[in-house]
Amino acid sequence: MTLHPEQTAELAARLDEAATARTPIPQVAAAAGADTDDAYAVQEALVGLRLARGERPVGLKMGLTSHAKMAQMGVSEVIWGRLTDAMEVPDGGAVDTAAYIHPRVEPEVAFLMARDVEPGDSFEEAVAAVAPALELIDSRYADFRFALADVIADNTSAAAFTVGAWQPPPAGLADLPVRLEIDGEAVESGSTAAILGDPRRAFEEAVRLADRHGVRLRKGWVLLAGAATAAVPLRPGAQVRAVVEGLGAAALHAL
Ligand code: 0L1
Ligand code: MG
Repeated sequence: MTLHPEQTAELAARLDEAATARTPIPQVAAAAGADTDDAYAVQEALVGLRLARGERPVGLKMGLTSHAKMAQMGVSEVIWGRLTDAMEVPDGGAVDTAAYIHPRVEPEVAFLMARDVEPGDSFEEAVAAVAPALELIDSRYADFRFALADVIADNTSAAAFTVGAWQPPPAGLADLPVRLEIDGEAVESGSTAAILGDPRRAFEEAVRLADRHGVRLRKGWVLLAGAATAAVPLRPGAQVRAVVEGLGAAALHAL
């Protein structure tokens, strides 16, 4: 690690201010010389500011889970971020685009934890239920541009999420067709295979990578496994659905 604690706190405060003022900032973490561990420390401090305002931790999310996104960023590992209750939008609920800088939506798969998860726990032991999901990402950086340390520090662009109906984990999750629909039209299509080849691998990576920073998935928490297609900009008035064949759909609409 190269950042001093004061620098960590300052970067977290700048990112928090960008989010609350809906004003993008230049990439700050990589420019300050932050390495990956520094970036996760900034992320912890950033989410800590939200928790200090009364939000509750409700889960984790995985990012850069497609090989295409990893190659684009020049990285070989996925990244993870933290979810709070204030980010959760009920299935079919509304999100106010004015509350974000340049929001995008992407279709995902969500897992519900059956228990506090220990490293080495299997997917079958740890995961009580699976659901289709939508993630709303909103980089706090200008033009949605960042280096790896920047996006980790920025809580991996986490902004909001919606989970559809939970159901028992099906036998296979590795190659389910996925559609992102806007106003009833499919605007992106793909497969759950885009999530590390099988979304269950995202669970394994979440447990392994978060444990490096002393974070464990807790009973009742949600894990967003990653995007099955590219993200698309969220426009006011859009009716959005993530459809995962065999799992159902998650929906939100934009104000
Ligand atoms: O959830 C994601 O995969 C996003 C991770 C951060 C990269 C981005 O904002 O596109
Ligand atoms: Mg995502």
